[in-house]
Amino acid sequence: SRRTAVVTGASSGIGAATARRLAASGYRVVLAARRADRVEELATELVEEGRDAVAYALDVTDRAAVDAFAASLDRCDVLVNNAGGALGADRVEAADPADWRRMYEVNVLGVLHLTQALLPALRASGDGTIVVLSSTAGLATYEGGGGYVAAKHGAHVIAETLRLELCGEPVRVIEIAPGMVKTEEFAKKRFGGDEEKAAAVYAGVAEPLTAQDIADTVDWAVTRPSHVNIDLLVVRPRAQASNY
Ligand code: NJP
Repeated sequence: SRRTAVVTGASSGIGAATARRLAASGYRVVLAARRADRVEELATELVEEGRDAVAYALDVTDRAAVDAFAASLDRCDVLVNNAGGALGADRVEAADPADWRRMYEVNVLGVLHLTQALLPALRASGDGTIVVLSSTAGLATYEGGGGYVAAKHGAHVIAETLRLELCGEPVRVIEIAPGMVKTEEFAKKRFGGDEEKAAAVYAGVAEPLTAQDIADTVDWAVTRPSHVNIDLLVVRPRAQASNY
């Protein structure tokens, strides 16, 4: 069967663009996200374009659901841990612990669940790749970044640790850390629907990245020859300061 790439959070933004890009590169893509209608629509569209794609309704924070998902696959060569996001942009003293918990669950435990469930298949591939979509927020910090920064630092550390632990095995680990990406939903969720606040933050960067920019980066990194490990790529808009 064809080399298979699982993309979590494939219902919008970077995940959807990455699934589309990997499908164009010849992978069978498995699109996983909670919004079943969205992933089904995209999978259907890809199949109509002659690609190989299937959709799966999945909440990455639900361990039992992730195990059932893994059991449903007949192979997995690439796992793109993209599901994630930010909730709230308050200073630490004002932050809502419930938001922090949810960010930790999706950005950190989500990666852990998928990685543990799919490692046997990635090993069996003989040439497996795990991608972790972290963030520039996972490498430094900024005021108001709080819980998102903490969670993405967690994702960054998982990638670094896994790379050490899997060294010598046929599974490589690639971290992609984007700066500001203009996706339809990320900023809305982050600022609780307050579009004015979101616009004010985004106004600081003249031309943010597009989801396509990151999809192309993921595709390039996973299609390097199998003896090459791209450890970490930081991709930011030219107009975004490089100190975070
Ligand atoms: O955001 P958005 P992006 N289980 O909101 C899914 C990181 N990043 O594409 O479940 C399964 O369009 C959700 O699907 P659904 C960011 O942290 C972004 O910009 O149907 N899936 C949706 O498809 C994230 O890790 C920027 O609601 C779950 C997807 O996640 C990744 O890039 C900058 C889920 C989120 O798509 C994609 O973000 C940066 C769950 N429990 C890093 N919860 C940026 N945009 O500026 C959510 O440095 N999803």
